[in-house]
Amino acid sequence: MKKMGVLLVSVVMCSMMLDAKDYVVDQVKKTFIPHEVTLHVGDYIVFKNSDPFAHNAYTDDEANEFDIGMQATGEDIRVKMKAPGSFDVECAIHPNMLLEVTVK
Ligand SMILES: [Cu+2]
Repeated sequence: MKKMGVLLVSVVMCSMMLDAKDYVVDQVKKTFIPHEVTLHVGDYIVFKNSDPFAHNAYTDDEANEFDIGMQATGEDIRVKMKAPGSFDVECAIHPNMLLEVTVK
């Protein structure tokens, strides 16, 4: 019976990991595309940079804080969502860039 329990836990954990999804957010002409994204805890935002210059996406949100630093053209950076909530992502280089994130 113990083995069944271990197996069950393994299966549940595997299915949880398989459920984690990637949500691509590109940066084009100093704009996040899309400019809003809704996802779940454990999912990833995959930041792309299609501009011919660097970006630096970050958020000050306490629960999901991140700062991906200088992101070069063509570079992909994955950020895992850690906690539920709504917050803004901005670019440290281009203050007009705004991405609205909702984590459920
Ligand atoms: Cu930027």
